[in-house]
Amino acid sequence: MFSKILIANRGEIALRIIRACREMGIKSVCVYSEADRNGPWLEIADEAYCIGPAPSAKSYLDISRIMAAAEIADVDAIHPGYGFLSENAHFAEVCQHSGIAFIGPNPDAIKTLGNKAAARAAAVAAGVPLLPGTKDLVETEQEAIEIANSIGYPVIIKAAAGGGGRGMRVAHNEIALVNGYLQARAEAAVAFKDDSVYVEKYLERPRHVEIQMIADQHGNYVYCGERDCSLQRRHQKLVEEAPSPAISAEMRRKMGETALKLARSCKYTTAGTAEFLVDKQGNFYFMEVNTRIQVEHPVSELVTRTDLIRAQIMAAAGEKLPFTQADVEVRGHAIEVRINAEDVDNGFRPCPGKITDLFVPGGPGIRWDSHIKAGYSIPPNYDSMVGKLLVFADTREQAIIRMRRALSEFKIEGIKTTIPLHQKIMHDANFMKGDVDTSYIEKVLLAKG
Ligand code: MV4
Repeated sequence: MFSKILIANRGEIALRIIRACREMGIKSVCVYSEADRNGPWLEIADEAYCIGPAPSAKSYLDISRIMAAAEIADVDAIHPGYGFLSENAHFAEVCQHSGIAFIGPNPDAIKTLGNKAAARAAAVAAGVPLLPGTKDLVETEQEAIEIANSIGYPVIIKAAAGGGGRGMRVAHNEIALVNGYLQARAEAAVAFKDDSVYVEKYLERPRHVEIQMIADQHGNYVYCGERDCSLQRRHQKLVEEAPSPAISAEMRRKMGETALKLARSCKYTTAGTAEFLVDKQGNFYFMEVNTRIQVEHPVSELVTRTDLIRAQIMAAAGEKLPFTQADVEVRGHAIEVRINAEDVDNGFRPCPGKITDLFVPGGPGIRWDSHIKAGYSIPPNYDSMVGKLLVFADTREQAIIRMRRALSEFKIEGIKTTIPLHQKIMHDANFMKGDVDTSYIEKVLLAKG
């Protein structure tokens, strides 16, 4: 097992990894930017090194600065968390060449699954269900038109290098298709320096359901149920839950086995997530694989009673997974709400600043994954998420009641947060019925006022 891990991240996920390390008897080393010098997680880590100024490009994204700290601290492994360098194949390669384990999949799996067109091809080869669409990249407007005519409108044009909803255009007719095709290519060229795109049938008002996967280097592959992340705004998830109100035990098994089929075909190891869209009839279609631990992993931990960060570290160290598929049973219901320092009434504008007072809910079935404390100033340079509030109960109904209770106890003074919106969601009749899709927040909940 590793004796020391460097955490190439900040905030709540850095703290989550520190906690796993401590329970495993592994020393934790944080790297931080000048903007984070007062980060409360740094006091809990065993060591901390400042690696540069506030902008991520000169600190959390600067591979040479991180590797210098890794050398000085003499670590065995690097955990990238989520965001930043977590899905950067080059970084994984640099770690490999430096003799430091990258706590994530091998660089080739990151490369294949990180390119949406390549991931689509891998899914086709593995026999994973997809929406009708192109086998290869679409090189001309004429080709796009021919494909759209053969699969029927509406269609979606997606950047191969995109992901998380960037570089996409929906088209309901030929004129929109040609415009969308050119726009998607131009946007992708700027955003990703790669203008390749592909075309797929567009599924309207889908649910977003993702399968948590974990694999070791001994050929053990396990899925830890699904998460429903349909409540999003502009591709930013707000609420996640497990199990999905739309998924039966039979469908869970089918989706889980499908996800693992793809993972096996890529020789995938450590933690990963296969994203699917689910239609009203209960058909599921593969979208993409996230080759990192995700923000919402704790909802899966709660319903499967696993420690995914621990399992991820064990897998990266070459150990066997601490559980098998037979051990993983989905029980109870978990909900997570993301508490962001944002002004919901003003377009979710980030509201960094000083937390003047803080009272955190507790009691039965509550988990609070956060790095904040009273007196802490949230720097303006990074993500606005200040913590994740999770509840766990026997049923979905009880979990919603528990979340309302927990939110009512919460006191975060000095900044605006998404707590009032979450209270609204927890009292929403459609959410209570489990009847929401990926357009619900924008089209219904925010519009209703
Ligand atoms: C789609 C789609 C409908 N049809 N693909 C957005 C993020 C990326 N993971 C895939 N995305 C979508 N792809 C087809 N063929 C709708 C979306 C989508 C979406 C997906 C999940 C969660 C929220 C979303 C919001 C808008 C669009």
